[in-house]
Amino acid sequence: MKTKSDKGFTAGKGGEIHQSAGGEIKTMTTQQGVPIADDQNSLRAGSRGPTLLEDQILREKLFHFDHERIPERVVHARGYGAHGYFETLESLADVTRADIFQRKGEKTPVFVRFSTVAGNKGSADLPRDVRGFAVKFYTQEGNWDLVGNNIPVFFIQDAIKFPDLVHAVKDAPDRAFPQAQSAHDNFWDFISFTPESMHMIMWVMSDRAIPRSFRFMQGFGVHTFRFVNAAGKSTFVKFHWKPKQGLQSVMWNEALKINGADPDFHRRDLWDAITSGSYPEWELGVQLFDESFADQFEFDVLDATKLIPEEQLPVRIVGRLVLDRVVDNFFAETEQVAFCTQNIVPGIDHSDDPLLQGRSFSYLDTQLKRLGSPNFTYLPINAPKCPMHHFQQDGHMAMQNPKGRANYEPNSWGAEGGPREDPQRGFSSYPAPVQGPKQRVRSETFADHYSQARQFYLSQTAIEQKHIGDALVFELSKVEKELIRQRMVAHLLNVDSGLAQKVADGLGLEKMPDPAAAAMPTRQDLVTSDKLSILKNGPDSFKGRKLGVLVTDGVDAALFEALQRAVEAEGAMLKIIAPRVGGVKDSKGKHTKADEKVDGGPSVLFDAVVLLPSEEGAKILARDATARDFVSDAFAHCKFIGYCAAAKPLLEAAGIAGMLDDGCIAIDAAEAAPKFVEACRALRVWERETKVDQT
Ligand code: HDE
Repeated sequence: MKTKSDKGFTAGKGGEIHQSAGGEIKTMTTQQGVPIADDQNSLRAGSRGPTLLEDQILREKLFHFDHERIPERVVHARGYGAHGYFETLESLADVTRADIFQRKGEKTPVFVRFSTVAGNKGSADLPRDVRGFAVKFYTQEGNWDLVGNNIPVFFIQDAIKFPDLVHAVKDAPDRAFPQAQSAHDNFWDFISFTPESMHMIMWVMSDRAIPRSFRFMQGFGVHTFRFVNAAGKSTFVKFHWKPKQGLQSVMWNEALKINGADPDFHRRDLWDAITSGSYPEWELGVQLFDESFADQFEFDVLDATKLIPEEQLPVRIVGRLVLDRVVDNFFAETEQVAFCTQNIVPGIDHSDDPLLQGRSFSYLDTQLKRLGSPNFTYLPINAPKCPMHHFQQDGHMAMQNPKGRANYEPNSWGAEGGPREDPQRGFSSYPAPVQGPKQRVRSETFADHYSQARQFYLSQTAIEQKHIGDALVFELSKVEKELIRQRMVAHLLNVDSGLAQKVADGLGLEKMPDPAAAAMPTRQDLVTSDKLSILKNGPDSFKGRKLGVLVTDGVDAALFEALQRAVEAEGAMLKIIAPRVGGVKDSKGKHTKADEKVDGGPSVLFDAVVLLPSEEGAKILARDATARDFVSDAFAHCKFIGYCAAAKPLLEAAGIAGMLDDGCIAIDAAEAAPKFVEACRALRVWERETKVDQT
């Protein structure tokens, strides 16, 4: 047998791994700071002999690796965060003493984490799901966490139902599927027994649950909170985030394909936008109201399955949020950030919403489980950026124990005895009078489960109503037990009979069930609200959107350059897709690199597309299945399609040459490029949908 000498050789010492782009290269050390001479080989008895237990460098490295994971969040496990600032646009001193709302123009640092709810940490970005929109404000009087969603209402009215809801939507305990989606028996079984969910179900079946990106969605605090001013007066408040970029969602068939083409679609979008300087921005709005408004409002303001229409109570814009910095380290920041609804500051207080009250127990509790120590508050992402003094001490990973002799108060050690209370500045709860017998009941004022579901549905455009119906048919078609489908249609009859009929037809139900028994009849008198529609609140610009341009060798240089100029002028992004990622040579012989090879850059990843092949290139692309899909998908997803004359064979091969409509725009001269980009501001050609989808 051939053996090497005990001296052996040193593997992995190739000079190339020590080359650096510049700057001082630091010496690698152990966690104890001991310089490491060899990080490629463990310590052995002989070059082929057993590894020695003595090897503290190997043991430290493996030990740390073995403990890298922390439990993922039980819900909202998949998320993506970024830093930014909140700017106060007007002083709200008359209604709240919260420090952050006192001075117009003041900027407060924030960290925001967006998330899906049901999927695990490694799931895809675009299942049909609610999105989390959690904001940590590092104010000068402590951290305020506004832990909201992109939908203004919730599935349930009482925290005691939350574990059941989450168990039902997540994968079944025996088979561990389906994951990261609600299209299965357990979810719809639970929902069909939970009429209070019907309003939320309308939202989740709408395109709100498949947003184009985090940048194009709204956020809501959901619950009613209280503002309290310096005189101790309380005003109820609901919080709204409104994206400056406008609202936008994708289509369901598109979402299914995006999840395969780029499961990181949303996180990549946020990263790309921020790193390219296109900072996403939201306005913070508040709906303010008093007890008398609450008393005369049709529903209970403590019921998280209801919203207050903006037409009934306008949203006042009081600030703006800008995200301008990506994280340095995903784990340290996005994974370790610990949002807690209990994190409120003087001037902001809870209401008696039973969902909110349960949350405030759950969030602190869950952080202890996830982060393993009550000292998670010292992690840089969680620590306040204002002074912090208290007598809490010790515990796992204590990082900042109080100095000096006193670890209690009151004490007689004067200034050295540590911090003292401040009755004026300190947090004080709003002294809302409370009385009543202790009982396990749901208030009768929470009993109307269908009226706002109907109002939401009727407030949508025809195309949005179609999407809601289609989504219900899709989801319920994945349900195996017919009884569950029937129960759901019975609920829909209480929302809108047309919708119920459409879903029953789509499912092939043989007989229409009776309407579900309702605790209260559905109100027919609620006026529709335009603010509930996405399409009525879209953008008026193509800014921040992505145009995918399919090119080949010989691409017309003049058209290509005109298009690039037009996209830049609009503030949009242009991505080049080509048969090879190495790029193409244009008609003037200039070489341009591609961003994607055609099968890695399907049209679902773009908001609109342009086909600019040469005549020869179009013939080659016409024979390529992925290039044909690029075109036919863009058409089916109602996108604007620009094309040059040479693209005809590709349009024919994709089967759309005979169906071209106003959204298919010829770009045969440079002047046509800016006109095409202008047309793209409408984002989609919705009139096309009924032609391409006649189900
Ligand atoms: Fe959450 N929720 N939730 N939730 N939630 C969590 O906390 C919980 C609810 C929301 O990016 C958990 O840190 C209960 C409503 C967001 O880190 C957990 C109830 C709304 C996030 C928890 C609710 C939300 C969470 C899991 C019913 C919108 C992600 C990990 C009473 C207003 C925050 C964690 C992040 C996360 C409990 C209902 C939003 C277990 C018990 C309503 C955005 O504590």
